[in-house]
Amino acid sequence: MPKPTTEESVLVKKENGVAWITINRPEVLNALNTDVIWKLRDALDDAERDPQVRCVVIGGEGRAFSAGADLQSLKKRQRQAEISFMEHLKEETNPLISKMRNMDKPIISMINGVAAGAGMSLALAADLKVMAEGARFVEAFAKIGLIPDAGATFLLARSFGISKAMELALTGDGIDAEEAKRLGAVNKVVPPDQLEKETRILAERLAKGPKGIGLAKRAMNKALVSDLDTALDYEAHLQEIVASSEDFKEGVSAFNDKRPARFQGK
Ligand code: LHQ
Repeated sequence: MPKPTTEESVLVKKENGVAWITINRPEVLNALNTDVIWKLRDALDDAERDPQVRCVVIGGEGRAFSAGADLQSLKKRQRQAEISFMEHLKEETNPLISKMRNMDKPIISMINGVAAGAGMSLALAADLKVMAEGARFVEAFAKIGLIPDAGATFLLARSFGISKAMELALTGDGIDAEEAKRLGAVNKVVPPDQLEKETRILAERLAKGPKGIGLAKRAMNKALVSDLDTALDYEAHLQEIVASSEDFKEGVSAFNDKRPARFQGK
């Protein structure tokens, strides 16, 4: 599929070791069209490669996080018979979700407002979630006759527990920030005017963390889909790698010197 080139539908800013990636289509609640999906993927690839970036934040401009697939452009592509949903998912959306889970840098979703459909999947695919009071998730797929996608069938039960996940998937209903927090699906719920500040504190803290953070993410994700013996083996394998990192040496020295560690992410 060709890679579109429209500018500015995704904004990227790098500051203090954090890449801030913002979906910038507020007039359609940051709906995800092909262009946005490719730009998110490019921004993540760049953040993954850039040694200065040690944490990523994904957010949305305006009053929404993301309303999911762009239903206007979907309709147009359907009319022009140029869309296979399977092709779209496999070539465009799925690699974005896989990248988020598989890259060895922590990702925070900063959920400023509604996150619906694939927008909800995007928010849940992050490693940590900070949500504004009044924001909500809407598992919108059932409302328009689709099944949950963009990883929702994997992420929902792991985020909310199977009963709530099934309810959301089958009804298409929404869930507010407070209930999402109570069920353990998000890490923090904060007043809207504190959202960016609280996210920044967390992101900059992670950006000062050791190399081991990225490998911890990898091990935790692998353990979600493996048995205990596989998880134990994989921990041992990754611990061997991280034990030769500069950050581990620094961590032990700092402990013995009774001073804060200065990690380089190496
Ligand atoms: C939108 C959208 C939108 C375009 C609001 N698109 N314009 C699907 C198919 C194929 C393959 C790949 O994967 C997928 C995955 C999916 O994500 S399917 C699910 C797609 N998303 C939805 O069904 C959600 C649709 N939106 C809504 O239900 C509501 O807009 C929510 C609950 C998100 C927010 O409601 P409100 O706060 O009441 O806002 P609103 O409905 O008034 O929307 C504001 C504007 O944004 C409006 O435009 P307008 O010109 O009237 O101001 C909407 O048309 C536009 N918009 N979502 N997904």
